[in-house]
Amino acid sequence: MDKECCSTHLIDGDGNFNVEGVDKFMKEVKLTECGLSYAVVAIMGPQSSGKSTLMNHLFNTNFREMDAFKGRSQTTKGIWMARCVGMEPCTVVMDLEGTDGRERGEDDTAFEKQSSLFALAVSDIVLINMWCHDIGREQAANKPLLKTVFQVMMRLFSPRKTTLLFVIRDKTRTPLENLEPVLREDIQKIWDSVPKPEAHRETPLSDFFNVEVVALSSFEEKEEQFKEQVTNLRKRFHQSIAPGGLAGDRRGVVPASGFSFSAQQIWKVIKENKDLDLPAHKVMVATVRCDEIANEKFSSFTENAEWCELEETVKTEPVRGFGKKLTSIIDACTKEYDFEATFFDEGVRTAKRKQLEDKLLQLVQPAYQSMLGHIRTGTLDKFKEAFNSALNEGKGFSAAARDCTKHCMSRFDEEAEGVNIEQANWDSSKVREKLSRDIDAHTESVQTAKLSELTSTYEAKLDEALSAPVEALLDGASSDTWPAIRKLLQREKEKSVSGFSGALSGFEMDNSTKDKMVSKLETHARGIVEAKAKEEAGRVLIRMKDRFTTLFSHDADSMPRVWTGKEDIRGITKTARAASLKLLSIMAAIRLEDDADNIESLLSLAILDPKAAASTNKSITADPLASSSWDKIPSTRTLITPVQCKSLWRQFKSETEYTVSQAISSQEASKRSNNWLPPPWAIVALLILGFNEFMTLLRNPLYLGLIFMAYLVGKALWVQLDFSNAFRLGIVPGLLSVSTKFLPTIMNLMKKLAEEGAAAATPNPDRNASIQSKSSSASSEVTSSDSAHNKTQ
Ligand SMILES: Nc1nc2c(ncn2[C@@H]2O[C@H](COP(=O)(O)OP(=O)(O)OP(=O)(O)O)[C@@H](O)[C@H]2O)c(=O)[nH]1
Ligand SMILES: [Mg+2]
Repeated sequence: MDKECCSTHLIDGDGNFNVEGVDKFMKEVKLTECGLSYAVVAIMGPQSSGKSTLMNHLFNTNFREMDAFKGRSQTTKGIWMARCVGMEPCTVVMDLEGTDGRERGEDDTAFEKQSSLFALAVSDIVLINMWCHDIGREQAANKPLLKTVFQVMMRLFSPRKTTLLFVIRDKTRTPLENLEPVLREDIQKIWDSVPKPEAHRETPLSDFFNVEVVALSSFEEKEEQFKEQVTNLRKRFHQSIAPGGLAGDRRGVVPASGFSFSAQQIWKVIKENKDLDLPAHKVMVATVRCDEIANEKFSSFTENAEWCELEETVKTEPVRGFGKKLTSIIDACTKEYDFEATFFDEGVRTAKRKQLEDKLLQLVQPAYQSMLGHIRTGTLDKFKEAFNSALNEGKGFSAAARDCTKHCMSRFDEEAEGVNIEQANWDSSKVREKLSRDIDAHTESVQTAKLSELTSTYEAKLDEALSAPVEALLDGASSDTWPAIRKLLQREKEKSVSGFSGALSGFEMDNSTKDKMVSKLETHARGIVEAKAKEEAGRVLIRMKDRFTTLFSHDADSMPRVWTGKEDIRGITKTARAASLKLLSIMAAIRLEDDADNIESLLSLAILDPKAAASTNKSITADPLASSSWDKIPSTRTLITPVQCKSLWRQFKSETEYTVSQAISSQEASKRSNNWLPPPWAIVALLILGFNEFMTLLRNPLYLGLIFMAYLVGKALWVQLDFSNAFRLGIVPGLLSVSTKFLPTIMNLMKKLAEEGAAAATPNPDRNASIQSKSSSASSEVTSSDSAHNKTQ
């Protein structure tokens, strides 16, 4: 490959630039990789002056040469380009169409000028081919060419200090030392005669060109000498761009990768016949090329496998070493850019680099943000976990919150630092603030939950400690009830408040909030007692009745009373009512303050002793209970108003009246059942008046026997019919009971007697025994049936 010159038709005879051909050429000779170390050499001169021949010998190219035997005509059309084989650095050579050609005619110098300007703009070294015999001649063919060169030169704003190497062909015996001054004089003359713009009127030729002269023998006549001289000349082209070389002080070189584009643009400008501003052109080429390189690098970045994987992963989970990874990928990308764009205009290059970097950073920023998001949520989760375990370990709330927050924030800072991309230096403070806000919100919600949990715990404890005891105290209402409740409340409140305050200390709250919470708890304690009292007040009637019944139906030893007739029912009723009234007076108001009140005295006065009350209160009102509030007791503390007391008492009385009347009637019944004997006077009269009959009966044994029999039957009936019990409930129910049982009892007795008689008449002892057993079982049956019957009675 290196052995090939890869000649290409750069611009055809019609002035068309061969873009594809040049790009292909660039690739083949790997010009892109050369940076600035390449040289461009062009040759111009009259048609058929042996230019192509010289180039081919000098640079080992294969430009088409004229066949000398066919006649002298135009061979090279347009501009050809090739790579010099075996030359360092890479040297691109251009073979231009000959000037002054018959084919274009005398007046068509347009292409000649255009190609000359192109060669001057693009090349570092321009060979000007001329016949030796033309030197010093006024009408020599090279003079118009030189004029053209110098004229078009003026259109380049900033010349590149091109080396003009005059190649004198077919040199005669005149030594070069003599020829050169003449030639230089001619050149100077032409330079002076060329119209120059104001700025360059006094500028010497040397500012624009390095002029070198070389003479060669005729190729046709002294080929050996020619070749030898060409070999010598070739040596001068080695390292031509190094200081001291042929093109050692060239300027404004376009980097090799921009050569194609640059040449194309230059040709375009030349064809449009515009002035060619080389510095501006250089910037333009740099801009376009750097842009191309940057775009190429950007798209290769977007396809970078490592980046694609990173981008994909970070969408769902955090990536380890995110910052470092991304920094190195971006760095590699920009380094590649730097490498390729290194020889372009620095300003443009830097600007485009910045643009590329910005574009890259813009591309990766969402990934950075998601990464920060992962860190934020991760840190928040860690905080929640750490905070929770710190609280579980029993650490104070505020201390735990402070420590965990501090630890988590520094952890976030550390991790955010690791995510940072060196090229970007982005600010993570917004995410940090959000995290801080989230942590605060979480802490606050936990605090609220903890405080409410704490409050409910203490409230529940208070409920437990107060509800049942207060209920029990109110149930056994006595003068000591409210003082006892007060004492209980005070004790439980103090216990609860001290525990609660201790628990609150971990929260490091300000005193006013703390006091508020404590007083809320105290209010709650009070509320429990009040609620319980209200609840009990709602059941006061039942309680009163209970108390009444308990006292009324039981004696001092709590034994159930049997109304035998000796009891003082009135007295018992009064005591029981007084106790119930006491209960009512206790339940009438909440007495959590140690204030004395007159509810009890007022109630007992108005209810138990209404006459006395009427006489004492005559001046104020007829009924002291005709009021909806108690004296000195606010409505908030009132449980039962005086009016309600009154109506409650009325209801209580009506509902307990039955019990009392029952007691009275059972007492009377008891008295009656104990008096079944006739009055004593009747017994005395009976004894006196019936004395004779008694005596008669006692003296006659038959009568005695009959009386004895009648007594036995009577006694049996008395026992069987259970007279005493039957008549306990009164005469009518007694008669009814006895009459229903009378006939079956007689029948039973008869049956029993008959069976006993039959058993006594039987001689067989065995049979007797069996009969006896049967009869005994029958009798037991009778007895049992009797007893069962009695039971049902
Ligand atoms: N007298 C003389 N003739 C030469 C020399 N070198 C080449 N020639 C002859 O000149 C003729 C033209 O040669 P080319 O190399 O084609 O000339 P050219 O300048 O490239 O011609 P165009 O491309 O048509 O402008 C050929 O026949 C060559 O043999 C030389 O040094 N002296
Ligand atoms: Mg030629």
